[in-house]
Amino acid sequence: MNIGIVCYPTFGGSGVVATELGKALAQKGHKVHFITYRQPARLDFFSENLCYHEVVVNDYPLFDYAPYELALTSKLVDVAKFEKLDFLHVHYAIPHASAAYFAKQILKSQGIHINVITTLHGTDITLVGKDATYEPAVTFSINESDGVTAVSQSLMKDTFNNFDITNEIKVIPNFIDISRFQQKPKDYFKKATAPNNEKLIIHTSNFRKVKRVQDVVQVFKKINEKIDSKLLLVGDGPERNSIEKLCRDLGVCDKIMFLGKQVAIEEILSVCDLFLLTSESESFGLVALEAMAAKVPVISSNTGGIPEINIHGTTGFLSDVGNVNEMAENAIRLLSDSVMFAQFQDNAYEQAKKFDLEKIMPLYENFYREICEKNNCQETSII
Ligand code: GMT
Repeated sequence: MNIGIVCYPTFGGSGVVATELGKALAQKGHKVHFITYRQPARLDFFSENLCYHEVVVNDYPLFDYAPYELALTSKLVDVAKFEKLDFLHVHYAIPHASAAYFAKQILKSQGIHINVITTLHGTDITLVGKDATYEPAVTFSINESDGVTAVSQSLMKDTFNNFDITNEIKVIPNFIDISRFQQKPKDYFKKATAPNNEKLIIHTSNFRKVKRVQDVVQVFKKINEKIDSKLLLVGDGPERNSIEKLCRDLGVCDKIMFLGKQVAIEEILSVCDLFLLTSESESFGLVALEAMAAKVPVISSNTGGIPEINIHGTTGFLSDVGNVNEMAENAIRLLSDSVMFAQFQDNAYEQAKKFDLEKIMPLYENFYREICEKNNCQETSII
């Protein structure tokens, strides 16, 4: 098949999933075209089946805001036409689904059919999308897509609850490439960060309010009072200053390392003992799944799609959002009991294997075929 993938090229989960999916489809022989404003962070791989098309937004003094969506639409038309795409698979509804709809209509006026698949990722529904600023456009473009997927049951339900949806939504969960996480532990990194064999606790996110990273720091402070430990904070974002201030106020700065944005997250996870995810809302929690793939148990909130991956009392523990006392108690219990800890490590890994790329990617391929059959379309190359 000939597939155009549209995503945010950043470190965010939706961009990671879109890029890893595209890479895997290309390895399987499909022709994949990434269409976005910057080369995706995880597009670190060469294949004759992969292409990257940059969306350039020309500025003009009249514009306070340069119209990215229009530039994207025109690029989609251009790539779809000249590369003979069968599909546009857009990740994150805003503004990708409406740009794809517009491109589809332009192509239709020229006698060209293209299938549009929209994958909903989370904040495009739960936070930003349902805001009145975007809601009518999001509802319309979801309903007009040829196929819609959501990354968890929870997100599918949220979409039906928050929007007037007349289209079907298929749940295809996020995935990880489990082989990426089977590397030798980076002992030198462990020695440098935890020279006295302290337990290493990790959190990774984009430090937005929705992640409640301040709760991570509060939980860590309580763990650290009982267990010699260090906290690694991976990522960066708008709450960074407030998080740093809290670390200072709590007097735990010397135990916390801000590592910034990291590509080789599997290498860092390979030396960690526990992952903390305290989000207010989380459609899936890809970062928690990555931790589990590296045999790191997860202490998390019980919100959104997290309970679909982190199993309470098996792969980690779940608590109500903001219940930092219970999160810390569970973490201490787990880190203090080596037998239970080893069991949780194995359970986490077994659970992550259920979400391996090898198992999930065929679900997308089948979905593409299903849409094609429904629309009676000719694929340029059926694999
Ligand atoms: O969490 C973010 O702010 C980033 C966002 C994104 O679009 O990259 O993540 C969302 O999509 C990920 C991949 O599907 C999910 O694993 C995250 O749970 C989801 N974030 C939220 O729902 C807050």
